[in-house]
Parts: sequence; C-alpha cells; structure tokens
Amino acid sequence: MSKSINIAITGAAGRIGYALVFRLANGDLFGTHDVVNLRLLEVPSAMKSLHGIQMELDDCNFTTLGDVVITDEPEVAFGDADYVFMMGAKPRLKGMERSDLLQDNAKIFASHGRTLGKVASKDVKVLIAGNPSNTNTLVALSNAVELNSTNFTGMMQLDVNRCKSIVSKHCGVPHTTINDVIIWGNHSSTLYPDLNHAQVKGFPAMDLIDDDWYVKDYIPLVQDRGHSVIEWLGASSAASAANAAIQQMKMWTGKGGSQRWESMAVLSSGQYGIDSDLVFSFPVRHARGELFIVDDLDIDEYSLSMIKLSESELILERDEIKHLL
Ligand code: NAX
Repeated sequence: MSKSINIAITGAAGRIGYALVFRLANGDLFGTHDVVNLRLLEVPSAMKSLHGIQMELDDCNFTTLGDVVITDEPEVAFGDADYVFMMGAKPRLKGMERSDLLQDNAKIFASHGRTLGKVASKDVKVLIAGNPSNTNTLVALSNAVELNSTNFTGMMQLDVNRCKSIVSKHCGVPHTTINDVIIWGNHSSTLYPDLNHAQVKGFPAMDLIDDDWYVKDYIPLVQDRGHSVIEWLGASSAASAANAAIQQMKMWTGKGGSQRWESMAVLSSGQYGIDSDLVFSFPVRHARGELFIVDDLDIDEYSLSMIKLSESELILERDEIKHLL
C-alpha cells in the first residue's frame, strides 16, 4: 500500500530550496509508489516567491505529489512532519562579521528546534544544511527536547561527493568505483577529506595516490570547492547541494547508499577522542533503521592533527552560541 509522507523544507524559496522541491515532488527520494506532501516554510518577505513555486509545482502535474502547503509559520510547516530539510538561514551580508551570522542563524535553529520537538513526528528525520550547519544542528537538537539527538544530522554528503569527483578525475576512474572516503569535522574549510581507508576499484586509494598530491592539491581542492564554485558560478552550490541532501536522506532512510560507510555530521559521544556534545562529521553506517558511527578505525598522526583542527573550530563556534544550547 502506498504511504503518504509529510516533508517540510525551510528556506524553500531559496536557491537550494528551489532545486530541492521539484525533485522531492518527482519522487526522487521515496520513489514512485509513495505520495509526498510538501510543507514549504519561508520568512514573510519570501511568501510571494513561494506562491510562484507552488504554481509551478501545480503545473508539473507530478503523480507522486500530494498536497502542498506554503507558510511562514513553523508550527504549520513542522506539524506531523516525517522528514525535514532545513535550508532556511540568513546569508552572510557585506560587512557582517562571521560571529554575527553565527548568532543570527543559531537563533533561527533554536526556535525551529523547539517547534520541531513540539509538533513533528517523534520519528522525524531532520537534515540540516543552513550554515554553519554543524553548529546549527547542535543548536536545533539541543532545543528539540522532546526528540532524540539521533533525529538530526548535518549535511556532509556534498563534501563526500566533491571528494569522490576530484579523486575520480585524478585517477581516471568512475566515481562509482570509489568507496569509503571519510569527511571528518566541520562543513567548512577545516574539514578533513580522509582517503586513508578508501578504496579505488577495490584497491587502497593511497596506493594509487601520490602523498604530495594528497597533501598539497587534493585536501585544499576539497576544502575550497565551495569557494571555487562561487568564483565561477557567481553563487553558491545549489543543485549539487539539493542532490546531496536527497542522497544523504536516502542513505539515512535505508533506501539507498550502500553497505559501506558515508559521512554525516552527528552528535559526538567522544568517538576518536572528539569532544562530546559537538556535531561532528564521522563515518557512519546504516543498519536496522539506525545510524552507527564507525568507531574502530586506526587514525595516523597526520590525520589526527587535521581532525583536531576542525574540532577546535567547532569548539569555538559552540562557545559563541552556548547560551542557546
Ligand atoms: P538562499 O539565501 O538562496 O536561501 C535561504 C532561504 O532561507 C531564503 O529564501 C530565506 O528567505 C530563507 N530563510 C531565512 N530565514 C528563515 C527562517 N527563519 N525560516 C524560514 N526560511 C528562512 O541560500 P541557499 O543557497 O538556498 O543556501 C541555504 C543554506 O545552505 C545557506 O545557509 C548555505 O550557506 C547553506 N549551504 C550548506 C551546504 C552544506 O553542505 N551544509 C552546501 C550548500 C550551501 O552553501
């Protein structure tokens, strides 16, 4: 029997939101059997655009789309939500300090977290991309006191995909032959894209990759990929971010991905010596409807120093918004 699934998207009239809603309506996450109801949340000033998006959704005549609600009230958007994509965040404006952005966005995620806890389904899966996404995830899950921390993940799949595409081009192999890459840490330029446990065509990736290229080219390429896209496109990644959001949710729901691990930002409980109560990107496996951190890998000294750099950045971010936790 087909199911009816409620999906809420915050910042739905934003660039990622626009790329995401049509793919969800088309069944790209749950297939063609189930029906999705979309709850699109925006700030009051963006409601006009959201109305236009609703008209476009109507004009697509998707067979997998149920009802569409557009709203500026989080209680309406999150009511009985089964899945939530949190893309809604303020952009960094000219002259704005990074810490001001951190504060402003953390307030949004604290408030959305509180509402989610009160009105969403208790099994809701909440994927957070609005930046700074790790710390926003920490804020949201800390304020959603009625939910478990395992209801929340921060998006890292775009970084995983960037890493695979760079290795694929460098080694001249299809990206589908690259497995078990790990993104550690923060979704920022301190992330560490670790290939020490990865395989390319079943062989250890590091046997095919020169150490010099790894340190001097590959790591900065992955860390700066978002900025490079902005330089060329004149705007930040949107289609690839929407695609990554669907892939991460698919893996989380067990409807895709593989038996191998992917990376997601989840609440640390001290794995690999990472401070607990940070939302940190770890390798995770999906089993029996749950995510498990892969917690038994050997980490070399260089990798550990890179991981610790990202941890330090997240601790600083957490210190700045600790009044909201
Ligand atoms: P846009 O600025 O195009 O869209 C953001 C939307 O959020 C706007 O329409 C705005 O009105 C809405 N919004 C703001 N406050 C809101 C609130 N309180 N409730 C509901 N909606 C609200 O940004 P876009 O390019 O769509 O990116 C969205 C977020 O994703 C940004 O924070 C961006 O930095 C972040 N990203 C995160 C990535 C990740 O991998 N974690 C990668 C892509 C992206 O850069």
